[in-house]
Amino acid sequence: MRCCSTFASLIVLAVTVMLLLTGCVQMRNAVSPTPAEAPENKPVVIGEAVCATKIKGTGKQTGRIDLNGDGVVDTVRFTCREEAGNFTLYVNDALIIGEGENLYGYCKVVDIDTSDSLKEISVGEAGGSGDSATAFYYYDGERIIAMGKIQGSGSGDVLKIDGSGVVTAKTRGKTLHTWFYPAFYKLSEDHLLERIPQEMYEMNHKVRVIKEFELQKSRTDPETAVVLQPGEEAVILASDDKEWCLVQNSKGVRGWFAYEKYDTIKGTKLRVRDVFEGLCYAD
Ligand SMILES: [Ca+2]
Ligand SMILES: [Ca+2]
Repeated sequence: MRCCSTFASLIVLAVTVMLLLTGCVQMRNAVSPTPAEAPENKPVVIGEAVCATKIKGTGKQTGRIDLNGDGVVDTVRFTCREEAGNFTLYVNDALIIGEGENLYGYCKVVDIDTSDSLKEISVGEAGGSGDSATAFYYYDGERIIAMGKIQGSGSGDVLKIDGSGVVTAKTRGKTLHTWFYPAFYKLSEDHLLERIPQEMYEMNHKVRVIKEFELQKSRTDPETAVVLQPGEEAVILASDDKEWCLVQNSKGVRGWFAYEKYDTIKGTKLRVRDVFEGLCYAD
């Protein structure tokens, strides 16, 4: 008997968990009634300077703009709980919940591609240790759809949205040292953000050679291009952030070297920092 009742309890528990999960899933992409914390409806005029318009996360402002290009003005609202690291974005009767670390507390209407009829909403965060990020959303007339979160936030060279259809985001390199490069995103057929593959990433970092070091002619030609001499200035022009670096010496001669793991020069026990001085190691 005890066994049966334990079994029954387990079933009840399982069903409850399933219901809760279903509820959560629905909540994330549901068409909801007017949100409980009814706004005071202070309208934010979203005019021509679309990208400059912030909608604060107090829930008390309402942005009014046609997001999906159907000629009907849509109502945007945003509630942000910076400490809890979450927010809710409302468009008309739809809502979506998102998360972020050190959220800025507002969302913005942006226009990634001025040649299509959609406008997007961005939600930025400062991140944990300077790794800022921005999440993007669009409204399809019924639902709010998450387009992806990418590195970088703000404006200028950190996150450039100029209406061209390509978003440029300052992105952190994973190998060699602390460096950032511009990564590019375009809109996919489903209007999601899609990284444009790049063979090499721009670094342009000045270093000083501290150990004699040979560079090869190309990634496929191991012949010597130049031997760097101690004391010489050089520039690490680019890297694929994985295996190859392109370096230019003080006389403008270019050559390549391969590395593995984080920064071990391939085929040696040397690290890149044993050859070059002036690399950056920030948290
Ligand atoms: Ca509309
Ligand atoms: Ca557009």
